[in-house]
This record gives sequence, C-alpha cells and structure tokens, in this order.
Amino acid sequence: MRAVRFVIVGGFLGAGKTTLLCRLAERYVELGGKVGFITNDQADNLVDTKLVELRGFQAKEIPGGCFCCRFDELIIAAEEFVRETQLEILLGEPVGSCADLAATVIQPLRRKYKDLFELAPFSVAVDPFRLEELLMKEGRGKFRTLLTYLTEIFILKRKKPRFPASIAYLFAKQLEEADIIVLNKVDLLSETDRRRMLGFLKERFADAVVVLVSARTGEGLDRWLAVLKQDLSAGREPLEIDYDRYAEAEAELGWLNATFKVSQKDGFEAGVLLQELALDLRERFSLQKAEIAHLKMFLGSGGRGVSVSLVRNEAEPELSEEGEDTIHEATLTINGRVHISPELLRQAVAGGVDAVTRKLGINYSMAQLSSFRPAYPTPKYRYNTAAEE
Ligand SMILES: Nc1nc2c(ncn2[C@@H]2O[C@H](COP(=O)(O)OP(=O)(O)O)[C@@H](O)[C@H]2O)c(=O)[nH]1
Ligand SMILES: [Mg+2]
Repeated sequence: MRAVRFVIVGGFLGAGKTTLLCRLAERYVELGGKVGFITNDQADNLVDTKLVELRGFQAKEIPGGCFCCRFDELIIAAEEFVRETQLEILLGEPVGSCADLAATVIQPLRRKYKDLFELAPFSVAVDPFRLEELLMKEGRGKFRTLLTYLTEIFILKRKKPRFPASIAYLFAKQLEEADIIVLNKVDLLSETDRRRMLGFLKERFADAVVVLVSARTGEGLDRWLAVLKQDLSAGREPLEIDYDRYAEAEAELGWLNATFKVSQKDGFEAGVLLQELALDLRERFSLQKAEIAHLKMFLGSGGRGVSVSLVRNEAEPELSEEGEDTIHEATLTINGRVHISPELLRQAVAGGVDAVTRKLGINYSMAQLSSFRPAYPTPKYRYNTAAEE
C-alpha cells in the first residue's frame, strides 16, 4: 500500500481551519485526488464533521480529546479509513485549543508510521483579528503588570471581554511550531494591514513560511498548495512549552457540545432560527464579559443543513447560506467554546434555546448536552528531538 499524504492544519479556534481544509479538499479533488477528513474534538457531535460531509466529503471523527491524547484512535481511524476507501490524501483538523502537535503527533507519525503516512509540512492557520489582539498589541502575550491591570479596570473601565494571558501564550505556542503559517481571512484586510501582519509574523516566527490566504475567496490558495508540496521536514522543531500554562489556557475555556430536536407544524426558516440564536447567545456572553472563541451551530434536516459561526463577541454571526427553505423538523447541533465556566455556558445555551424557540413558536427538546473544561493534556508520545532524516 502506498503511503497516504497526511495534511494537518492546526490553529486557534475560529481561525478558519475547516474552511481552509474544505478549499484544499476541493482543489485536490479537481486534481484527481481521493480525499478524506479526520475531524477531532474533546467531545462528540461535531459541527465540523457535519459541514464537511454536507460538502460531499467523507469524514471520521475522533472525539474525547486531541490527536495527541487520542493518538491510537487516530491511527486506527486513519488505517481503517484508508483501507475502506483507498484514500490518497487525508486532511486532519486538530482541536483548536491544542498545541505541541509537532512533538506529540507529527514526530510519532513520522517515526513510527512512516510506511503508512507521508506528512505534509504542518500548517497553522491564524485569524488576523486574534493575531492583533493576542500578540501584536503592546503588552499582550506577556503577563500584564498589576498597574496595567488596575488601569484597565478602574481608569479605562474596559467593557470588552478579553482572553487571559495564558490563552495568548497558547496562541503563540501554536504559531511557534508551524512549518507554514497561514494568515487566513486576508479578504478582510487592507493592503497596509496585510503588510504589517506579514512583517510581524516573519520577524517573530522566522523559521516558518508565511502565506496569506483567504479561504473565502480562494486568494493565495495556489501559493499555499505549492509550499505544502515542499519537503520542509514537517514538524522539525519540538516546541519548548510549559504544560501547566498550556493546560491552564485550555481550562480557561468552557466547552459545550449539545444537540436539540426542533419542530414546528407550519414550518420555519433555518436561517432565522440560527441567526436569532447566535445573536441571543452573543448577548448573554457579552453581558457576562465572556469572550467567545468559537460558537458554531448546525441545523440539519433530511440530508440538508445550514450553519452559523461566531468567532468573537464583536463579530457578526455568519450563515453558511440564507437557509430560507421552510423546514418542519430538524436537529440543532451546538458547539460552543467560550471563556466562561462550563456551568454558566450550559445555562446560557439552555436559556438561549428556550427563549429563542419560544419567540419563534418552535418546539424543542434537548437530546444531548455535555459541557466541561478540557482535561490536562497527556500525550501518548512526546519526542524532544527532531526525527533523523
Ligand atoms: N472573511 C473570511 N471568513 C472566513 C475565512 N475563512 C473562514 N472564515 C470564517 O471564519 C469562521 C470560522 O471558520 P472555521 O473554518 O469554522 O474555523 P475553525 O474553527 O478554525 O475550523 C466561519 O464563519 C468562516 O466562514 C476567510 O478566508 N475569510
Ligand atoms: Mg473547525
């Protein structure tokens, strides 16, 4: 059996990994490749898996922890997938709060499974707004002093929710281990901002190749594809990372995966429900000064589906399509990753679904809900030195 090309795209929650991977998949299919997805999360019922399948791609889900902590499951799923479908290219999306993948996933794959997989350079996607907020603004990414903290609270009386310094640390670590940094969403940037951010990334992460891409418009995709073909010794440098700080950052986030059954005799529009719900939840989180990392919802009915995504409190919810068809029964899947306790996250989602369905006259029942903080990362393997070539 020929080794399967394995393309892994990491990066923080909401950076655009799923959208980028779908773009890559379309391009590989055009070029005659047979492609499959491996999605990954701390729990099951993933919006990403549904999105990928809706676009006609096959996917396998690895729930219950990131690739590094579920390494054996990753191997089993990948082997099975390849055997069943004769895949040539496997696209992997690790959990958006995961770091240290070079040492715990890429190196073990390169060393122990080199007959099975041929690893593409490791891409890490980054959202320009998060980059600006977490790394480029003065004083972020370092511990803030007590004085700046007090100034923010009492003098500036800042209202905006913000991530803590540990999340900025995790965000920086994710970028530090990239072979390729994909600055995504460049369709939203001016020429000046593009240049400024490119300059910053090149200086701060000098070992990485930086590509500017828009998963939305397809800009920059060819250049990224060309770099992906190069042999950059994927995951060459193991990261220096403090696992306690990394774990602290992950545990700052409340995580929620839930599904609800919704129905209405006369029918309702999927887009309206999703949009209203996203706005309602955004308001609830903003009132609690809880920053949204990524809130994704999917409404699926009879093989069709519409999704909505919100990646910051200050952003507008984005629907995958208008969703104007009238539907009578559907399954609503909610994946929330928010800087709030799991209990408050659960209350917000349960309260939001109740209020919005009531307003729209839609019946609902909860089918499943789990909300928790990600556990301390415990990778199965960790290599401290780069693989011998
Ligand atoms: N404007 C713009 N939005 C994008 C782009 N790529 C992704 N997005 C949006 O960013 C949000 C998060 O994308 P997603 O792929 O789910 O991110 P993930 O959490 O990293 O997998 C969605 O609303 C996407 O439509 C892009 O290139 N430009
Ligand atoms: Mg995703």
